[in-house]
Amino acid sequence: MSESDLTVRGFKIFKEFLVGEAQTQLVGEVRKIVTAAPMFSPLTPYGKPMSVQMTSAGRLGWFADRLGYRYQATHPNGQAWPEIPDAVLQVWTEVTGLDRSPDCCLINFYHPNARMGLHQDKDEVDFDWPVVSISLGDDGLFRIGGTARKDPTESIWLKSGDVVVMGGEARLAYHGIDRIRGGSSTLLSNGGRLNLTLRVVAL
Ligand code: MD6
Ligand code: FE
Repeated sequence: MSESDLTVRGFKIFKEFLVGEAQTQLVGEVRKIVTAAPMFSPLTPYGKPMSVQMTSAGRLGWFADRLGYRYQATHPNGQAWPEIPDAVLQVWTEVTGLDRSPDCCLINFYHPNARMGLHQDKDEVDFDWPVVSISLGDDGLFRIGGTARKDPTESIWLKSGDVVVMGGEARLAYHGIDRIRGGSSTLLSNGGRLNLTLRVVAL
């Protein structure tokens, strides 16, 4: 980790892990994924569309509807998800040092008025594996709490190129995105924020 990196409640935050051309390259990879597997707005179990649009790459992708949250092997259009790009796998390997590759790269897109409520990532089988997140585009205000919903929280701005590792004691911590600072980055031509989360889903 470099001098500007920090750990907040067990979340390891690598500030500007990706800079310049590396960010542009990842955006290009995301565009290819979205062309093959278009973004959609999953439904919450209450039947309301989430404000964040999503798609996935990898063996398994994340999906939600009235039946609940789960991973599935196909996009809602019935096709297999695209492969996780090598440049994305490389980030996983560099920050985790693990031999095992992730099964899923969940891609979230936030319009400037989208948000993600406080949640735990617990749809995976084994919580010993970390979750890695990569932020691209506009700044997002990331709220970090503890393993109980009522635990106190603190917030930090995630900027384009920042990488977060949620592992160990933090793996089941509540977290969410309270707001996006629209227009804070010129990386995405139409603005907004992309977040890629890499997960080992199954054994
Ligand atoms: C986001 N991130 O940054 C939402 N989950 O848009 C997450 O929900 C997340 O950043 C697990 C691990 C790291 C994360
Ligand atoms: Fe999450």
